[in-house]
Amino acid sequence: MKKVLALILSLTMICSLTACGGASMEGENPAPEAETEAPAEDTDAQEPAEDAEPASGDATEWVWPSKEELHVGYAQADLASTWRTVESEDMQRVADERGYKITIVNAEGDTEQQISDVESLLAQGCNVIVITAVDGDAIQPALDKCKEKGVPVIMKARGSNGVPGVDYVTFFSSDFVAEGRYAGEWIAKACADKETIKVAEIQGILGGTDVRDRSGGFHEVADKEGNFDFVVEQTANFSRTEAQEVAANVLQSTGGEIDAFYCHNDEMALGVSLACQSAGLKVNEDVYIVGVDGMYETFDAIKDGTISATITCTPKFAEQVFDGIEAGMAGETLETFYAIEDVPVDATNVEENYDLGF
Ligand code: GYE
Repeated sequence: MKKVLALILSLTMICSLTACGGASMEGENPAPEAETEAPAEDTDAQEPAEDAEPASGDATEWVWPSKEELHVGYAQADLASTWRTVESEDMQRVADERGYKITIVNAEGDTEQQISDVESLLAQGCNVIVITAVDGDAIQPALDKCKEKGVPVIMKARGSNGVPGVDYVTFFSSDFVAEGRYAGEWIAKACADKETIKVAEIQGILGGTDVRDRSGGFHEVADKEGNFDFVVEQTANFSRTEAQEVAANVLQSTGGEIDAFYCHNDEMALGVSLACQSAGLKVNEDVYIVGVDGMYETFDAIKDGTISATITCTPKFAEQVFDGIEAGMAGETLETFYAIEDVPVDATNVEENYDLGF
């Protein structure tokens, strides 16, 4: 059922974008058919993570530039991880390949900086703004500035808590709620013989819709299962070293009595793995570690048995974003959310999915 829904959604996305701009959603499309067995049957993996209400009567009249005039301003949240660096490089590459002008700025994780970044992009004449928001609420003044001018805003990878169609045009992203569900279901299945599952949730940079929804999806499963005992829910800011420290403390304070670590990204899962190994725990025997992202390094760790599982979340979907921009310029009405498909990966399917890595 889930696969059918996912397929329908992918097809809708492909049709709505190709019908107008002539842009292809194929080729570099990182959305493969999920070949893995879905962890549960009743999840709608591609359900929009955002509150994707159709635009109301207040819908903003976006002023799209012509292809010749297009100057994309990309407000990146930070460049603190491989994920973000690859994401920015991908945006630059696709802009170059398609012959569009792009200016990329980096807020270094500072939401005030990001607001002034957007203002400066507008001042430089950018006529389509793409934003990976440091904070889904605090970005609103920047969205208002764009709205005043009718400059179309596309949210990418970390969304806005505003209203699609009003505060921004659309959101391109993995479905973070689904990622959280996958993680929860993987852990529930792996620990099926346990009465209580002692879980440590290591969260990413707070304020982002990725963190909110990865947590939300996971807790949805935890509530349904009823036997998840959250020993800790703490941020390690998507950082490997911070996660290693947090995990070392948790292992010390609990005497190693943790069944599973759910980490909001692979960097942190890799740090947690080091902490577990130093504490003498064997991954997949004493403790399970699940991440999100699908880095090559994680795939290698899955093969070595030092990480249990991950859910892919590719940073490479600039092709789709530019397809969306081209569709907008061609006068199409965009959907409010485009989901990039993810695949849960563990030792059973790591080889066949290895190429999805980054
Ligand atoms: O998973 C993480 C990165 O927003 C989806 O941010 C992105 C997340 C990604 O730093 O590794």
